[in-house]
Amino acid sequence: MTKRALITGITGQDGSHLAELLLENGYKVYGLVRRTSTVNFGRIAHIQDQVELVPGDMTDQTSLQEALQVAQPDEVYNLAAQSFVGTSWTQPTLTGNVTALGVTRLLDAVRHVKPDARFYQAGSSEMFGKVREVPQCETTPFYPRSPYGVAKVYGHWITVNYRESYGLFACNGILFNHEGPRRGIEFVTRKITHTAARIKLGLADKLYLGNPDSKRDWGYAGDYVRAMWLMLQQDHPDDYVICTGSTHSVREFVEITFELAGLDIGQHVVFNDPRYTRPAEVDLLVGDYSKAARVLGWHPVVDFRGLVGLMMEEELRALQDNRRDW
Ligand code: NAP
Ligand code: F7E
Repeated sequence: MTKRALITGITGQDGSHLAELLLENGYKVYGLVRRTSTVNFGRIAHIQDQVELVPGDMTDQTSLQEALQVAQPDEVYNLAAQSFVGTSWTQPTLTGNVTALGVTRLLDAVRHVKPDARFYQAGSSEMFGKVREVPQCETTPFYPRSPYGVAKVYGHWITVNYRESYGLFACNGILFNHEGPRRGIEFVTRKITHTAARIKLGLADKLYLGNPDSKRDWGYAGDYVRAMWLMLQQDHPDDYVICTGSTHSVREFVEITFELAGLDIGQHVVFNDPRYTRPAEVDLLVGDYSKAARVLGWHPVVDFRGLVGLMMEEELRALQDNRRDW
C-alpha cells in the first residue's frame, strides 16, 4: 500500500530534499505551507505537481489538526521552525512559539488525530551549544547558547515526553549543520558561496562576515534527509546524532571557496563585522554518528571540500542563468 507522509517546512531546504526522497520511494507526500503575501515555492517548484500542499501554521493548533485529518499520514516529519539562530535573539518569543511550542501543538494533533503515525522531530546540534564534551553524541548534556537552541531543547524533550507518556513512535534527529545550494542566503555557508560567485562575476566586491573562528561539523542536506527517513523505518523509536565527524572553521570555508573561485581573500573579505557577530557564540561543534552508523546503517557521502565545490558550482550556474535566489 502507498505510504503517506506529512512534511511541515516543505518549502525549506530540508523539506524540499525530503519530499524528493519520499516521492522517489513511492510515498504520497503532503506538505504544510503557511500563508505568505508572496508565494515562495522556489525550492519545490520542480515537484509541486507531485505533492499536495495543505494550509497551516505551527502557531495555529486547529490548522495542524486539519492538516493531519486531510493527510492521514503514516509518517510526520516536523521540519518547520524559525531556524536562523541570529533572528532568535531579535525575535525570541516568536522563535519559542514556532520552534518550541509548535512541536507540542503538532505532537498533540498527532496524538488526537493519527496516534499510530510515526513522528520525526528536527533537533539540532545547537542544543549542545557550549559543549560539555568533544565530540558530541546522544548522551552529551545540552547547554544551548541562543533562544533558538533553547527552543530546540524544549522540542527535543517534549518529543521524548510524548513518546514516553502516550507511546507515540516519536524520534529526535540531532542534526549538525547541513548545507547545499538550497540553503537560505543568511546562513554563513550560502552567504560565502553566493557572494564569492557574485564577486567572481563582477556583481559585488566585498564579503562582510562576523566571527571567522567558530567551527562547525558541516554536511550535505541531501545526505541528512536520508537519515530522517531511516529513523522512522526502525522497529523502535529512538534519538540519533547525524553529522560527519569532522569540523572546520568559517575561515576555512572561506579559504576553500575563494581558492575554487580563484579570488583573493585579502582583497574581498572583511571579518569580525559587528553586524554579524552574536551575543553568545557556539565555538566548536563536532559530532559522533557511530550510533546512526550502527543502527541505521547511515553514513554521509559528501565531504567538506565536496560540499563547498557543489555549492560553488551551483551558485555560478544559477547566477549565469539569472535564476532567482531562494
Ligand atoms: P529552513 O530552510 O529555514 O526551513 C524552515 C521551514 O519552516 C520553511 O518551510 C518555513 O516556511 C517553515 N516555517 C517557519 N515558520 C513556520 C510556521 N510558523 N508555520 C509553518 N511553517 C513554518 O530550515 P532547514 O534548514 O530546512 O531546517 C529544517 C529543520 O531542521 C528546522 O526545524 C531547523 O531548525 C532544523 N535544523 C536544521 C539544520 C541545518 O543545518 N539546516 C540543523 C539542525 C536542525 P516558509 O518557507 O514559509 O518560511
Ligand atoms: O552560522 C558564524 C556564526 O548562521 C554558523 C542553522 O541551520 O545550524 C545552523 O545554525 C557560524 C556561527 O549557522 C557570519 O557566528 C560568521 O558561528 O550558518 P550559521 P548556525 O548558527 O550554526 C544549526 C545546526 C541549526 O540548527 C540552525 O537552524 O558562522 N558566522 N560570520 C556567521 N554566520 C552568519 N549567518 N553570517 C555571517 O556573516
